[in-house]
Amino acid sequence: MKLFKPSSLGVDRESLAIDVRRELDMPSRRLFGKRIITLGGLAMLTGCSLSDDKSVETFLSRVSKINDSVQGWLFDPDRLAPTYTEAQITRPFPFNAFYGIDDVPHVDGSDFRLKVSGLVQEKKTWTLDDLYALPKAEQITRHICVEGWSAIGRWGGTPFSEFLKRVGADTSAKYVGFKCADDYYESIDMPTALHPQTLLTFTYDGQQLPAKYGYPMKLRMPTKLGYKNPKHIMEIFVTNTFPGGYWVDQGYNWFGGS
Ligand SMILES: Nc1nc2c(c(=O)[nH]1)N[C@H]1C(S)=C(S)[C@@H](COP(=O)(O)O)O[C@H]1N2
Ligand SMILES: [Mo]
Repeated sequence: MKLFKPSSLGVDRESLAIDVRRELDMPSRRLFGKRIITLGGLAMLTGCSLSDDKSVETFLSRVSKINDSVQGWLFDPDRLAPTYTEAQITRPFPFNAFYGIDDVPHVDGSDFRLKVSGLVQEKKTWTLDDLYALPKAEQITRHICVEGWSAIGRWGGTPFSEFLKRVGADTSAKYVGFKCADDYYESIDMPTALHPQTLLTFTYDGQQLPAKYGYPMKLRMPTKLGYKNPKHIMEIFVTNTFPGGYWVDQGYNWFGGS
């Protein structure tokens, strides 16, 4: 994998462009192999604002090869993803998972307990009512899936940084990992976990998060691609050992910025 020096990125950006759509339309290549995707902090390099459907299409069509260390350099923890108005919400919002909608897990909220483990001071479990009592935040943002679609939705919950503070997370640790009710698992870097737009969400469009969108909770990160946003979270852990993720372990890029 060639590593592009930051100074050469601007110069090379046109020559780096490939047609991600064509790639994605080929089932055998849906997982990108070892290809590295550069959606995201790279919006600026592709000249796409991600402000409307057309610019996202253009953006999705301009993918270049770059490695995690350069993406890390490009990711600015203070950069905010665009937000949208209620009128711009995509209705109906799409469902996606590694299985069909009939196989969505139905978690029983009444005896649900969120487990918190690893490098945290408070290893207690959380009921949904404990979680619902946390400070509230909402966002209308765009979810971008590498399968070639994007949609604007409205999620409500609590800033994840607030949750990490309450559990006494070691925020100098490298990763936060997630275990889900459906065998999915994911992990993110600590700067993204602390990003102001990273929310632990319990509602979709003002209603309790439906099963298909990840009841009882979904981590919503508008700065990351769809697959980085775990639904049906059962356990959260803080660690310095790379936990991987359902798709990254099959060849997707771990950073998954958008
Ligand atoms: N637990 C779990 N989370 C998941 C997935 C999954 O299969 N299981 N799929 C991911 C992918 S690829 C996408 S695009 C989004 C879809 O979320 P949505 O159903 O709310 O649109 O969930 C992400 N989080
Ligand atoms: Mo996705």
